[in-house]
Amino acid sequence: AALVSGLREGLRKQQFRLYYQPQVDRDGRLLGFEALLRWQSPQRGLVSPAEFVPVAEESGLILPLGLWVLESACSQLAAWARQPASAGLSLAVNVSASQFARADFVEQVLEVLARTGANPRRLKLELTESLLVARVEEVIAKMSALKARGVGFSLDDFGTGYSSLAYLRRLPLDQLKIDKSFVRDLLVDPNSAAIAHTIIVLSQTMGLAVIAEGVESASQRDLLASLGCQAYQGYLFGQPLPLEQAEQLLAAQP
Ligand code: G
Ligand code: G
Ligand code: NA
Ligand code: MN
Repeated sequence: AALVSGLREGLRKQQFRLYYQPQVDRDGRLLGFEALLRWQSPQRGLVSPAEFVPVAEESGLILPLGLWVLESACSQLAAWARQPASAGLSLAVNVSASQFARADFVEQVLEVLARTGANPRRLKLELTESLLVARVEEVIAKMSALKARGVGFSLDDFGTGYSSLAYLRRLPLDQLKIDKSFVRDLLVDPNSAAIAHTIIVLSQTMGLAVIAEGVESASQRDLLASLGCQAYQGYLFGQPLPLEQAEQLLAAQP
């Protein structure tokens, strides 16, 4: 309960921040960022969403919080679009299952895009498999409506949930995101390497892009590259960074 009132106050007092983690291509060139939420609490310090997103979900606070994330991310996209060095960047935004489940989710996203002036083609919404247990027709309808406007979809933590391949086939996705648990064990566990390989082949067969997350070493990156992976995210390329540092990284691009 203390956490819930803290979160509510945090929203009111603008204590939430977006951090930006780089996503790069095979040559290490910056493709864009994933926006990761942080709570700068005066009492608790910098709090990870792993700690407060579940509480925000239960209390319904995830809705105003999710809207804040979307608005902040789209405002940033619009600002980047005005500068040549950053105009082509994409920004991935995590969407929680209950946020997506709202009847007005599509309208909400379109309204934020219109209000901020962000290019929908630069916005990538990250969904998790947990969301797919909902009525699949409804999920497809929402995704299709946003996709028609140019918004992209990435399936986060792929391989850890319980989505069936039959579902997957029907969803208008753009990208699969190899979960970091497989990447972590890639070099020591043949099964993890086999799963990563399978996800890469699956994405190619289905005409989807693929990105590996949690890449921490060059040997992980090299193995993933040899399996055909095209995009990477992880500490090897950069931690989630505050805006100023993300923009410094941007300025240092060749
Ligand atoms: O940023 P970190 O690596 O600590 O993230 C922990 C978890 O919180 C991850 O599962 C991540 O997907 C989730 N997360 C980060 N930012 C957001 C956000 O803006 N909204 C939602 N719903 N989840 C987020
Ligand atoms: O669930 P999701 O994939 O959205 O969450 C991303 C989470 O992974 C965040 O908590 C982020 O801080 C974390 N993360 C990002 N890069 C790495 C990495 O290279 N190694 C590990 N262990 N975690 C990472
Ligand atoms: Na994510
Ligand atoms: Mn993930």
